[in-house]
Amino acid sequence: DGIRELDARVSVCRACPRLVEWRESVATEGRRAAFADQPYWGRPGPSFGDPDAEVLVVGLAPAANGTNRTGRMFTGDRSGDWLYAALHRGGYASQPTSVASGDGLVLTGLRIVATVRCAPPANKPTTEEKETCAPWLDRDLELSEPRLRSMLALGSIAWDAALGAARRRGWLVPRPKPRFGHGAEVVLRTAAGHPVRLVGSYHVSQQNTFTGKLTEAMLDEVIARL
Ligand code: DU
Ligand code: SF4
Repeated sequence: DGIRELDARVSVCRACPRLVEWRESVATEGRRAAFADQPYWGRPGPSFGDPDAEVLVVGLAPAANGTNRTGRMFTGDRSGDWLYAALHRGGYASQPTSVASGDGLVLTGLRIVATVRCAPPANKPTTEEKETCAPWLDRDLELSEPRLRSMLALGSIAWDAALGAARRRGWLVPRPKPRFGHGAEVVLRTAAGHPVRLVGSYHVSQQNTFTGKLTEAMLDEVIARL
């Protein structure tokens, strides 16, 4: 099917020289000591979850020792610990943890995609890298669109990426551009005329969860709106 083909194609993308170099160097000589005995994925992270999802979660980019190691979105890092625990509480994930592919985790009704699919240095993709990766997001949106009800953008970069992809798909997006914030919400309309709710959340990164900027209650509240 379309999503399977998309995931296979994105997995071998080499369009961004800086990110190809980074993802592969982390996966070889740059492995974290705790994982030094493991093979790293070292490639783009394909989307993960239910192919018939009505809800999309849009993240920023793979973590160098998370998705770039395990090959699965938000899998094997602290951001994922937060996200999957919340998705489990919300009824979307079959288990609260996401350790590695093959751990039995199944998502129902929800799919996770990233704005940029390769791990960037310092978790910061360049503008050019975001633009280069955008067609992969566009295709994920295209495949989900007939069933799509809502999207959760984790952070302002994902919020902007979701709005950009929606515009390129010909959706009705309010002007001026809706502003990101935790709990921000806007209803977009697809070209076919059906409404898609976009909800903003602070990203589940450690700098937000360790500091209390994003609490479990705040995350549960935005997930409940999807
Ligand atoms: O081979 P497959 O059943 O299409 O599953 C591929 C991949 O996606 C697997 O790791 C589970 C996950 N997945 C999911 O999370 N939720 C679904 O409804 C179907 C598949
Ligand atoms: Fe390809 Fe996206 Fe990775 Fe760039 S970030 S190499 S466009 S998958």
